[in-house]
Amino acid sequence: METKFIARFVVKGRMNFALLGIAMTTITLHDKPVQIPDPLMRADGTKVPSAEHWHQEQRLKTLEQFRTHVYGRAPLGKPADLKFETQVTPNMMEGKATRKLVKISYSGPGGAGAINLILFVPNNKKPAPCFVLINNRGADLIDATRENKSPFWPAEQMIERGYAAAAFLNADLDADKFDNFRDGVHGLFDEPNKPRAADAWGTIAAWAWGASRVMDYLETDADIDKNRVALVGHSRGGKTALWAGAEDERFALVISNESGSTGAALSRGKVGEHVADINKNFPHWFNGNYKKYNGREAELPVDQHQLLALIAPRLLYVASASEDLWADPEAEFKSAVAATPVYELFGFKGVSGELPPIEKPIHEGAIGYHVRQGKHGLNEYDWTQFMNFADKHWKAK
Ligand code: GTR
Repeated sequence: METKFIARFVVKGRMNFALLGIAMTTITLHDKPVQIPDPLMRADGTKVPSAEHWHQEQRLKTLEQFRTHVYGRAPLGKPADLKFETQVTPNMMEGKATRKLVKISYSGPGGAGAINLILFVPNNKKPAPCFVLINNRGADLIDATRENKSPFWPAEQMIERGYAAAAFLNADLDADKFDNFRDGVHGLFDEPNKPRAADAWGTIAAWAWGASRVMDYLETDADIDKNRVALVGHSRGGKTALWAGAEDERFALVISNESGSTGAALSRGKVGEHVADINKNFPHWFNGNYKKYNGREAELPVDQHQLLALIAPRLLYVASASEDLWADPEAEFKSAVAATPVYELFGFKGVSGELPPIEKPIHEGAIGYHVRQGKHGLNEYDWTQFMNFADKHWKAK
């Protein structure tokens, strides 16, 4: 990869000043050269000198750029009155698991809210590493009674393999619809009657905030290995998992399944869904500033490989599906390749080269990747790979 430090002049449209301070690197995507920001180049044109420097400076600057231009800024972290109420059922899944139904509640100036966490813990392994799913589909996919078993959340298989299985509904935090940010946690915590800031949190950031509140609970549960908590999301849930993992370093493994646009996939050079599509169809997902980049991906101060790099040096997994061209598997994989120099700075292996063959997972380094045969979805093949990757990196130690 070749790195150039350039000053870009945007003469048409919105800006007519030199946009200084973005050093670009050239990659190949869909057989074309594409320029993307070099994650390791600083605004003064010098390279990040060390892993420590990345972690203490460049990472925070990059995170700020994503808050400002893409996902928005959550107005609070852990609420002062955060409360957990747990109902325990010891013998579920033929006696192999204990079920905990945890009501995670909080309040703000706009009222009270709660996340209803469903958690199964293996009875033969405590504390257990844990997979937390952000469920952006129906509640029946995470059935707490286990009468309905879905490949979207194969909780029995996680228990068999010695993992705790946790899941929550994104709608507990905020409904997936544009309502001018009145309902959900926006309505609870945003200052009423104040004009909405262009960098205020969108719905993806609200769901990600919820994942951190789940982590607040898991940290208190002695049955959970809090240093081995994986956050998993599919599609819009995958975008959420990545943003939560970027904001909250307590997640030791972050898994994006087919998160596509404004998730794992690079925005520049991408096919399928573009920034203008996602902003038009889902105006509530991202912040006000992100709308400026409709049809103007080249002007984005960041690209999505830098979001992946914010997970470093923690474990990261990016998964694609061969027929999911809207998400763009190659743009997802090349994004992981472009995040790799940051992992290498920490002495870890990432991924390199071209899109691997279908169902030939890459699990050796700190970044895992696979492209599954078939359409957009989350199924047992994907989960098996996530658990194989976690086994490899967690159980060996
Ligand atoms: C699509 C959207 C994608 C993805 C997907 C999903 O309609 O364009 O970005 O998030 O929904 O969540 O399944």
